[in-house]
Amino acid sequence: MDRDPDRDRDRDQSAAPSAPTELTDLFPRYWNALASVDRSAAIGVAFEAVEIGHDVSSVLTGLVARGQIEVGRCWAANEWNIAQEHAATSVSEEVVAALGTRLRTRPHRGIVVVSCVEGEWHALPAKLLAETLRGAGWDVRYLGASLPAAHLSQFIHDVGPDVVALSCSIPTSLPRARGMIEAARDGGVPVIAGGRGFGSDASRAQRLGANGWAPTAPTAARMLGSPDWPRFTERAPALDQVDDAAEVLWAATGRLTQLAETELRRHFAGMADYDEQAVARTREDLAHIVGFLAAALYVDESALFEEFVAWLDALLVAREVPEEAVRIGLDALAAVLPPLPRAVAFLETVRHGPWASPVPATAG
Ligand code: B12
Repeated sequence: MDRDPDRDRDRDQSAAPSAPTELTDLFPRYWNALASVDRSAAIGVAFEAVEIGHDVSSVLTGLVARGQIEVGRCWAANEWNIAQEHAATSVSEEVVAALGTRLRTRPHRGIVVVSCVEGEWHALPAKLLAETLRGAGWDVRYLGASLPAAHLSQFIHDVGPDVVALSCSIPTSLPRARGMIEAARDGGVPVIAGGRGFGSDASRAQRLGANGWAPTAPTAARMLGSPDWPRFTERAPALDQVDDAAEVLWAATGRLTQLAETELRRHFAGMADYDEQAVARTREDLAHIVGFLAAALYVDESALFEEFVAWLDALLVAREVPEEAVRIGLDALAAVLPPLPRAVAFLETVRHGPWASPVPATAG
């Protein structure tokens, strides 16, 4: 079997030739360290994995990324509060940085700029990608969270990269992803897109004009190393927008949220007992509903909105918010939504969709 020189270089110099313990076997110990916010123990398990022969890229995926997905599950299920999530995430960030010091690969492939799209604060997925690409021989310029498109243009002009890798975790940032794709391609630089916000296949990234999409960091490394990956690109093709519904909703998010809140108060008696914090969270949820509806319209994918509503419903149920809350929230939005046919159609599909909490029986 052929040896992969990058993979060999990734290994710690003292690495054993084979990997007797699978990462899945090490994961429970890694998870305990993460959950108890034990930074040294977490780094210790990650280094142990490298020492027994796992390459850094596999450890980033098999321990760190897997751990973060579990962190997200704990938060969504209301098993952990936000502070516990933040604490565990900060340990993951330190593990990634520590693993970066174990990379032995010299850059030999070219320059890749790794950045989150504007409005995107999930920097860790981008950092995982950055270290994986570094391990694959790229000279990585990691720009972290939320970067405005104009600054990406300037950076591209100053640095002259071969690739721009854009990470987007929250679909509400997709329109700004388009601005960044345009910025990179205007400079002739091909774009690879990824992260949960781009969905589970290449279609969203393609629609927004990216040259490629990958589901995971190791796949991205393989794609960028392939002879098929373009070295230069034309400007992004024009975006095929059905109508301006997304723009209209974005511009009106604040006002629509306010109107929907007033409507919600009229129909949801329970809100009268909400304290200030609960009111603020409800307002945030309403703004999110508008934002995700706009994002779904932007990429013309009703399923994006449906998935979001199912996710929100599960999240609220885990927090013991009355079961009918999301349905009433959607009704409130429907009552104040401007007459935009596609927006109305997306909302109606979801309001009557299978996720919906059962309508409470009313007397008489
Ligand atoms: C940590 C975290 C945060 C931290 C981020 C800190 C940091 N330094 O990154 C903070 C606190 C900032 C945060 C904020 C929010 N978060 Co958050 N967060 C997470 C969490 C728990 C982990 C993220 C992570 O590191 N994932 C691990 C990586 C490995 O997974 P990944 O994203 O899929 O990335 C892999 C691939 O997609 C790919 N990839 C990623 N980027 C790229 C780029 C390219 C080019 C390529 C090719 C590949 C690629 O490679 C990665 C490695 O294989 C996730 C849960 C989860 N399941 O991910 C929630 C999650 C993403 N957050 C969520 C939410 C809702 C939010 C907030 C809206 C919460 C709020 N009410 O404020 C805000 C939004 C902030 C914003 N506008 O960006 C939801 C999103 C749900 C949805 N419907 O979209 C999630 C899924 C939580 C959940 N289980 O519900 N969050």
